[in-house]
Amino acid sequence: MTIPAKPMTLYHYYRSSCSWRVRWALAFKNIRADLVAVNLLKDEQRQPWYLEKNPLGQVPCLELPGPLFFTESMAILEWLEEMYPQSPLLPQDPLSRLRVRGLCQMIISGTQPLQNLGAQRFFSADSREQQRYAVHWIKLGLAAYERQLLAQHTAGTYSFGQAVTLADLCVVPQCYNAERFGVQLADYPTLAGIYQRCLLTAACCESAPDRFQPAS
Ligand SMILES: N[C@@H](CCC(=O)N[C@@H](CS)C(=O)NCC(=O)O)C(=O)O
Repeated sequence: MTIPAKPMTLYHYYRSSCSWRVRWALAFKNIRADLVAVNLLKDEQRQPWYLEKNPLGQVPCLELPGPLFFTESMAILEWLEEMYPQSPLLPQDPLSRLRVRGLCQMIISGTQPLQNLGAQRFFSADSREQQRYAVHWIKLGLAAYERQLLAQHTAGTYSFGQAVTLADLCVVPQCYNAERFGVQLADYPTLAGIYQRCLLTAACCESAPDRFQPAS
C-alpha cells in the first residue's frame, strides 16, 4: 500500500490512553491527520454511527480513504511504523524489538483493558468503587512494568535505551491515567523518571490530552 494522498482521520477521545498512543505516533512521525472526537462520557462510542466503525465501541479508530476503518491502537501503531519508518519507534534488531513489544503488551493487554471504562462500569455503578477497582489494576500493571525495566537492564532515558519507542507511547498515557486516579508514581521511580522525561518531548506534548480537551 502506498502512503494515503488524503489526510487520514483519527476518531479519538482526549483522555483515552489508547487514543493518546496513536496521536503521539502521528505527531512523532509528523503525519497529518484530521481528528474527530468521540465523547466517551456521553457514550458516543456506543452510538450506531460509531459502532459501524468499531463494533467494540472503543476508541481509537483510524479512517483511511475508501473509506476504510481500522481499530486497535497497537495494530495502528505497527502499521504507522511500517508505512512511515523515518523517525522509528522500534529499535533495529529483532531481540530489542521483542523487548519493546513485550513492554507494550504489559500495558496494552495486561493493564489498560482491566481498568477500562466499560470494565469499571460493569464492576460497579458507584464511582468510588470504580476508582478502587481501576487503581487496583493500574498499580499491579505499573509495579510489574517497573520490575521488568529493572530486570531487563535496558531502560535509559526512556523505557528502552535513549530513544522514545512504542513502549513509551503505551506506558506514558497509562501513567497519566494513574495520576488522575491518585496513584503515586513515586512508588515506581524508574518509570516515574521516564514519564517525566517523555513529557518534555515535543511529540508527547503536542499529543497530550490537555491539548484536545473539549470546550464544554
Ligand atoms: N485494545 C483497544 C482498547 C481500546 C479501549 O479500551 N479504548 C477505551 C479508551 S482508552 C474506550 O474506548 N473505552 C470506552 C468504553 O469502554 O466504553 C486498543 O488498544 O485500541
